[in-house]
Amino acid sequence: MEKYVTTPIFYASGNPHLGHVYSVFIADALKRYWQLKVGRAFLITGTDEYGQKIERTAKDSGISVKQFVNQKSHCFAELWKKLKVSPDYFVRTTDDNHKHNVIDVWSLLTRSGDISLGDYTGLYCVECEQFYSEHQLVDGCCSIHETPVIQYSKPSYLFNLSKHLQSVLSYIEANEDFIQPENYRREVIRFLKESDQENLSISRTDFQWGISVPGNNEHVVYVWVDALFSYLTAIQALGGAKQNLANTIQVIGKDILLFHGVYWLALLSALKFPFPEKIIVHGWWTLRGKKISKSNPSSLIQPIDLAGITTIDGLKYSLLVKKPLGRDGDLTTKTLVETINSGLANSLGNLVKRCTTLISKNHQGLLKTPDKLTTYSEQSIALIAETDSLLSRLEKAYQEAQLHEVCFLVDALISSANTYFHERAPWNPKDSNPLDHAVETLQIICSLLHTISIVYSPIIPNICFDIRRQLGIEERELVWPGRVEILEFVINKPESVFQRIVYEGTK
Ligand code: ME8
Repeated sequence: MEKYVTTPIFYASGNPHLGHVYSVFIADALKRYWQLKVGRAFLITGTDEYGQKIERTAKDSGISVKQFVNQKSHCFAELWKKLKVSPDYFVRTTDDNHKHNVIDVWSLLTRSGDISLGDYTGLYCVECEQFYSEHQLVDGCCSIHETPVIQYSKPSYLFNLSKHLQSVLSYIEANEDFIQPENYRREVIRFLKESDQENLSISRTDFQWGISVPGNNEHVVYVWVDALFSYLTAIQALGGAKQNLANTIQVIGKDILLFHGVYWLALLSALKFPFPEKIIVHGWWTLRGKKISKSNPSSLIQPIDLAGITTIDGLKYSLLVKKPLGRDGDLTTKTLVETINSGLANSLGNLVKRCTTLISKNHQGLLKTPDKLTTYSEQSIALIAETDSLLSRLEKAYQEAQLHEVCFLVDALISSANTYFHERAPWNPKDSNPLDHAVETLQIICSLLHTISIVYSPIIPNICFDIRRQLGIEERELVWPGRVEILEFVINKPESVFQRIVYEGTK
């Protein structure tokens, strides 16, 4: 069955930054893994374009709101193109198909008796587009944006949240893998158990920039309700049905956990729609201890400038390997470059280069599996066994979205392969049958590199493509598992698949 992988849809109020890139890289890697695994996987991302914050920012910039969101949305789409990420669907909340979807959902919720018209009073953060209770504030400010909240009391449509919290709680308790990592699952459970929130305010009357509530033009749909249903808009635009939510993996940052782990699920429960397959929650990247965000300009490194130093695969690899999924991590270009040089240049790049150079020099660029070579040496058998056992551990890591674990596992195998290569010295065989010794060694290494070029392709697709090209392997649709027998490797011109990065900066 096909898989869908979603990122949050990002606010079209500012330019994309490294935090957004991180979410997209995770989702892209998961999509590519599922593509190998089941043959049909879709990556969904997009932009969240309504709401008071965007309306205000657009007014300040002196162009119409629609022009403003068009520009911002375009910046996101362009960045994904430049970073060689190809979303299968880019959802925009100002698109007509999305509007129709939200109107349909609203009508269903009205019919099921989950929406009523009332008043909503509370402390509201415009930046987050969210209400807070007194005890969630820090010195009267929202803890995420550190800006003062406003007292808000307005007529509003209310969603009967409390009616659905128990079924959400039971589901999350019964499904241990549903929200990962575990600490975020516990956070949602705690919230659900302690929540005394009756209703969720799901419409606004004090601005116009939103989808009008069906039958009442005074109200626009609360931007979060509108945004959450964009996932469904995208799945449907890809030809799927709402049932496909059940095979959808949702990647989100920890800042929007409650919207997904509580409100989204409660809305789905009210609609009797399936829940997503998994919610994968990641931590934040910080710069000098401050969360990278558009409201903190000093934290902004242009992703494309950074990729100019690190390469695209290098950036993806280093962001994924440097930080376990759920944790926060502080970022410096210097440590990213060191990680990349050690993992991709010294370890993987070096192995490819040494092996292909030797085949080119000593074997006329052609390495055939010899017919008579029926038994491998103990060293070779051990490396094959290590590769086989790695494959199942890798699958588990991919399926749990533990991408830093994926990188550690593959890097450990590359390191074993380098040791094997070094010890067997196929350029200088010592045993009585030097040609077999060299051929066996190179054959084992080429097969292993081929496997790596498949199982590592979700993380470093461009390098993996170059490895297969270097080994003369015809490009065809890749499938998991990677251990496929290739009968001959043809090396035309050994080239480096990854050059060491020279970075002179100190940060
Ligand atoms: O919240 N480190 O959009 P948004 C890691 N439109 N990830 C980060 C990050 C950081 N420093 N900063 C942001 C919204 N992110 C809503 C979402 S979904 C239906 C609506 C990532 O533009 C992370 O995934 O503020 C976070 O959840 C998301 O960007 C927030 O993006």
